[in-house]
Amino acid sequence: MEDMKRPPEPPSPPPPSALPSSPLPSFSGRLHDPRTAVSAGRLLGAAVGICFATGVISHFLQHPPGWAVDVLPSRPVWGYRFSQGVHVASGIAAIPLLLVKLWTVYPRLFVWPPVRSARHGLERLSVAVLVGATTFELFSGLLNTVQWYPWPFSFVPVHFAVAWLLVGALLLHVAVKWPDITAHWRRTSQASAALSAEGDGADRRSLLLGLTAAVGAVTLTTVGQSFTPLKRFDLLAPRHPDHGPQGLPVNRTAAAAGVLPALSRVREWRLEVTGPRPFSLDLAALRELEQHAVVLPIACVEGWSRSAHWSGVRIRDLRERAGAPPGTRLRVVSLERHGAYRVMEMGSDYADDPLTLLALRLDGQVLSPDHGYPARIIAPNRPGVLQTKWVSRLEAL
Ligand SMILES: Nc1nc2c(c(=O)[nH]1)N[C@H]1C(S)=C(S)[C@@H](COP(=O)(O)O)O[C@H]1N2
Ligand SMILES: [Mo]
Repeated sequence: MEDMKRPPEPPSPPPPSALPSSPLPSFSGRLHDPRTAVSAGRLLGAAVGICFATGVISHFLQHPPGWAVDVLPSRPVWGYRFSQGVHVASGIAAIPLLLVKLWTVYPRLFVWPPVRSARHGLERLSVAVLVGATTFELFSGLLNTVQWYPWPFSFVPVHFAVAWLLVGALLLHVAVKWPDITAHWRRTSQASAALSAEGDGADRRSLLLGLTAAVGAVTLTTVGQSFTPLKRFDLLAPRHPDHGPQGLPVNRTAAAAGVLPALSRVREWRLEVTGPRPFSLDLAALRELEQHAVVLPIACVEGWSRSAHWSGVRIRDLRERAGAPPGTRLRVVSLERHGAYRVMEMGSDYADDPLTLLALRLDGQVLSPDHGYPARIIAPNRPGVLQTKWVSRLEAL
């Protein structure tokens, strides 16, 4: 009887000399185990993998290597809208996944001794690269969606380069952790059943349920910026597909691009087209040419997109009038004096596509200054940054 009231004796600690004494804290939380790390890690891995693949597509369409310029397809019309919507959504979803994954494994920061062998040291280094690169990619991407650049480098090349670093470190990590991954992939595996027998199965389910809810919440409140059927739930995305002049968002206004002085002299504006038979046309003459109507989206790399009705002159009609044959590449120059998107090149697949217009009207109205008045490019399956506004010259190359 006496025995039952007494708290159980703690197991006697090993003699101090048997263990290297750690000056660091120890952890007793139950969900810092490999089963939880694998559960969170595979979701994070899936999100990061999708984000990487769609990011490579985006980079390729935006900065095609020379050989690819004329083979880039202008179809499907919604291709870039879809892939970039998925890129931004998977990146946002990966943020809560990363936080939970880091939480499950952070006690490992305090293992003692910190480096057991050269191999262990290298493994820890690769994890440091993985954590650093993933954190950098997700947060730099998030800040890019709000166009906030609190760093001295330019976003696109660094975000692209670090993505490869991330993928390399991720593949290495998966290879090193393969035994843990296979042991804990299934809930019914021996190793995982043993962990659940400790009674933390319910805790793990709660954690994963909370994680799913967090991913669902950040997705639902942002994905409407590109997936317009859900636009009324778009509470957190920086752009709302309905907000902007003529009901279409604007990334860079005419004032920000410094084109207002030029637009105030629009009577002097001429579209110049160079080629074997160069010509120039004023706005009235452009309106006299055969007009075509298309329904095409603007899909901004920052994540918002929206479809609209555009009308204007086919680019291929202008190219033909300048005496350049089908299969010609075009360079498009804007009125804008400075700015990364002042000059744009268009492969022949885009230039020959009957849907590619020098648009003069948006949803039946003359383009507003912010949407590129007097004339702008609209082409299918193309990143928003290449839908050049305030066009002043087309050069057949
Ligand atoms: N000349 C010029 N064209 C430009 C830009 C620019 O800064 N300068 N921004 C581009 C970007 S990033 C996008 S997403 C689209 C947006 O078009 P909108 O403002 O008409 O919606 O225009 C593109 N065309
Ligand atoms: Mo954009």
